[in-house]
Amino acid sequence: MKMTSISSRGWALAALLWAGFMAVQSADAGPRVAIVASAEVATDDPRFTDVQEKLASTGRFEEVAIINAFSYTPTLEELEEFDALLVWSNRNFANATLLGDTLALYVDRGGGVVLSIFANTTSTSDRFLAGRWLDEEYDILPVGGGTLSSGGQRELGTIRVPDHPIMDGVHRFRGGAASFRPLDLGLTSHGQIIAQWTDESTLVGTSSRFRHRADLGMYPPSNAVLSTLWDPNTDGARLMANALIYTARCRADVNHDDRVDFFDYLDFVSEFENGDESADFNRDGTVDFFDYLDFLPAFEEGCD
Ligand SMILES: [Ca+2]
Ligand SMILES: [Ca+2]
Repeated sequence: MKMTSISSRGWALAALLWAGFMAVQSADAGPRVAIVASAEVATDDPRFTDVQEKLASTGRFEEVAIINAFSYTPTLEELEEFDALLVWSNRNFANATLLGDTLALYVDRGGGVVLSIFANTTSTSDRFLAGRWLDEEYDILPVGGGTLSSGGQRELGTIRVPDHPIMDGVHRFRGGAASFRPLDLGLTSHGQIIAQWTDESTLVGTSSRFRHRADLGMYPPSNAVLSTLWDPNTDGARLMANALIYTARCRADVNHDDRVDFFDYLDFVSEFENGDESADFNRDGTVDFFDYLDFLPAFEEGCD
């Protein structure tokens, strides 16, 4: 029998290549995000797929999924596959109360939610989030404040917090002839204005209470869907992607207290030893040593 032998140098080289491959894999893997919208009846409608394509084209996400909240209300377990969600409505949600309850829990557990028009401006019940979301004021724009679309095109106006990560690389935004934007200039008690439209409507808001929340005062589909919508030659895709990345789950914050410290390490090791699904850090369906290897650099890097 002929034995195949590999020299020790060969093994060393293989190990080096493997380490390099894993490093590249980790570096390339951005957050996993999902559109959770009642955008239209059919999931392949351009009101869903245009936004999916725009987000994917930024190259900053490992995955951009579509969950059709017109026909279906996802469970917390399903949502926890993702680090951040872009939520909006153009039709009724299948169950605005159940979705509001679930999204509040998702935020409590460190997941990011970016809420966008019309879900954050409409006064039509079943098109804004109800349940715990409404009762415990997870909103940034005031509920039912109304939507403005008159007066012709509006653009990105004053950036009130210029160094905010959501505004990174966002220099131009043109809303198209409709320029859907919030009518009410106010925010909820914990809302913070980051950027405005030229007429001072809120374009971007964050929260002093919820680290993993942001609101966009824009309607996500672009003029590839309808000529009166936002102009994709401007930075709308970048703006939506930045908001998702800003709110996204910090995966090394295992105990969801918005800090990365030794307690997270202890929790991870405990989950790892128990073989818990939550210790599947590289999300390949099994808990093994590669999860530990991926957790370590994320833990060392920490979170903002
Ligand atoms: Ca923590
Ligand atoms: Ca794994």
